[in-house]
Amino acid sequence: MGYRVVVAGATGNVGREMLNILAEREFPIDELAVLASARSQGDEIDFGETGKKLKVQNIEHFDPTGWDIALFAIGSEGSKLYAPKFAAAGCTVIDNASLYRMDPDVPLIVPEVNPEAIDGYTKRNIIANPNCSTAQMVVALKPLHDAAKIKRVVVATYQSVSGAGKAGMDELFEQSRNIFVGDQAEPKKFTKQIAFNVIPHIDSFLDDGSTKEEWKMVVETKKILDPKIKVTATCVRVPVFVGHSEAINIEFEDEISAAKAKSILREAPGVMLVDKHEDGGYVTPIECVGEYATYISRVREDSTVDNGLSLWCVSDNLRKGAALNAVQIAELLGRRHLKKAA
Ligand code: 11C
Repeated sequence: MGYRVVVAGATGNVGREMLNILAEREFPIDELAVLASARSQGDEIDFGETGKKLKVQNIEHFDPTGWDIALFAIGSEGSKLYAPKFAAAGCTVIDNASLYRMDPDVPLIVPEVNPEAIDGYTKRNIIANPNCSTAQMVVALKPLHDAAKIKRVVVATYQSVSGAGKAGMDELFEQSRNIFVGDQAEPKKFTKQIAFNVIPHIDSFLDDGSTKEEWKMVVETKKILDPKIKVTATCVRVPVFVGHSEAINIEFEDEISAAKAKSILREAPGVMLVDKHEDGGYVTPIECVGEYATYISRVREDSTVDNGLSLWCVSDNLRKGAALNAVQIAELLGRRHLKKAA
């Protein structure tokens, strides 16, 4: 016996990946409903590579009563409208938006890092999925924190345009093409030209001069991993379609060598260590597309501080950063609480 599962926002970048991953991982499903706005009602979408077609239903008219799990990828405004309704009807919402992440009654979960925190989901019947740049970072940090206690993290991100949705991907494609043929490359979604450029600005500015994306990395890391860890982030958009990269500098309380860190990372759940000191002996975003792992390369000691390490971290932002993590949360929920599937 399986679950009655809903994917809301099924026509977007993340919703489509949710369907791919549910199919790939053979999530136990008895019935699957795909929802979107009225605009997409009646459209047919693929259930991964199963060959099955699913008809999109209008979320406004969907009755969640009797459904077990809803994976939401409809943004904060959509979640605000629909998550409480689904949760109250008994359908557990796993929400990819930022809206509920810092709500003390909503667990914020990365299954490799804080699976036990899911037990608090009953308060609101909502579980939050973290921001993509946080998810991959905490997967890398967790095993190192367990070994030598992290005090401070300095991270610079190199985030792909798919983090800004399909419009971001279209803009990179169109601008690149326009530049080649000598046309204008006017910014629309982004604040400046993204093709052949980098932009040190993701999400809105806050009063202290940081951005909301940077703030998310700070507060989400504290909630998921350890409130004592200090984080400072600089988040940058780069002309890459899929795959976020991060240069992470870590200061530990206890001594930890690069060799020890590598031996820990080699065994860590969700991590793939690719770290050869030779040309190409590291992972770049193109190589992580479609993969589940968080890839770590360039692990080295930082002699400018006591107990410092630097490393490079790459992951598919639509997968571990969003859809995969959401499906892993659903699997965890099934194992720990719903226990319906055989
Ligand atoms: C980006 N990280 O790359 C963002 C996308 O809070 O879920 C995801 C935003 C979020 O633009």
